[in-house]
Amino acid sequence: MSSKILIIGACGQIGSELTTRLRSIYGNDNVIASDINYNNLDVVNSGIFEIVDAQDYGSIKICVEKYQIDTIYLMAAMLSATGEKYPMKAWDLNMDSLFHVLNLAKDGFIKRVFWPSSIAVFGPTTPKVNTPQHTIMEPSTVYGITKQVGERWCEYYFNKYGVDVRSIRYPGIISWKTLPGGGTTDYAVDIYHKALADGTYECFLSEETELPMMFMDDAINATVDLMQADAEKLTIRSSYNVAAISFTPAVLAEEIKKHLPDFSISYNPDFRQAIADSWPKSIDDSIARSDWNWSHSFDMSKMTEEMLTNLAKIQSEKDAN
Ligand code: VAH
Repeated sequence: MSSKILIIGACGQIGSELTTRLRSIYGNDNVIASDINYNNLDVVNSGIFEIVDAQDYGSIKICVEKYQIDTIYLMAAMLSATGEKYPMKAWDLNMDSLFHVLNLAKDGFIKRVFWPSSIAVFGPTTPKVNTPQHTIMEPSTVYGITKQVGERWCEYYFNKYGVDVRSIRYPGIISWKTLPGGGTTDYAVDIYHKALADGTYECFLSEETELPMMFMDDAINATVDLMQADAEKLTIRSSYNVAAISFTPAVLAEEIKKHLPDFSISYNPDFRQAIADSWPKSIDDSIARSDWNWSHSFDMSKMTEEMLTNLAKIQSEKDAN
């Protein structure tokens, strides 16, 4: 039986590309994209689209019943930087939406759930290099707290109710199709846009701030591979560490200069520096690699090539119109 999939938060950075990939795998009519508004017309106009409020149980349930959904990818969340500006909104959105989807699964309305966690679950007391799957986790951001608590609830619903919920601790995700919003790692996307548009970039993190990152194609591959993995092989039901590349803004700037020799970077750390300083520098993802054969394919050079080539193409198409 083919899956009938609902993506909540389909207009976002990851949700929009996940929609495209899942439609290519399962067929356009088997993947319902949804969000709280119509703010990504590529997604809205590329297949079935519904307005769904992730915080409204009834809104989700109506969509599940209308399309006989069996799998939900819950991609709606308030990220780290915005979450620090609106703590209670971040808690309410990130937690209400998770409980609604977990309860739909517990009560038999759907069969499977994907829910994204983040390296933001780790905090200042977590070992920063090659951070293990199981380690001390004292997140110091609201976003990180919602991800830590969410992981515990996912594991509880699996153990207590047999809910097939699967999760990945995403690092910073870098892509060119849709701008991210409200994240601390977003500098690693902004820098490519500014390098092409202005030849210079003022970075809101310090030059030596090393963070775990991943190109979008790898993140989508990890998500699909985990959801297609044999359930018996999965030993983690909180959320899997996955890793690809770790780098600093200074190292990324040097990679960009290989393509744009005149590019320059300056540094003006803001409130997001404290968030970044609380996170690991690199992640040990050996359990994901052994449980479900996870492996990344984009290094920094290949990612930078992909980012600059595609952003330059978009810019020249805009200039031509
Ligand atoms: C953020 N992009 O910056 C997200 C991510 C690891 C960071 O979760 O908040």
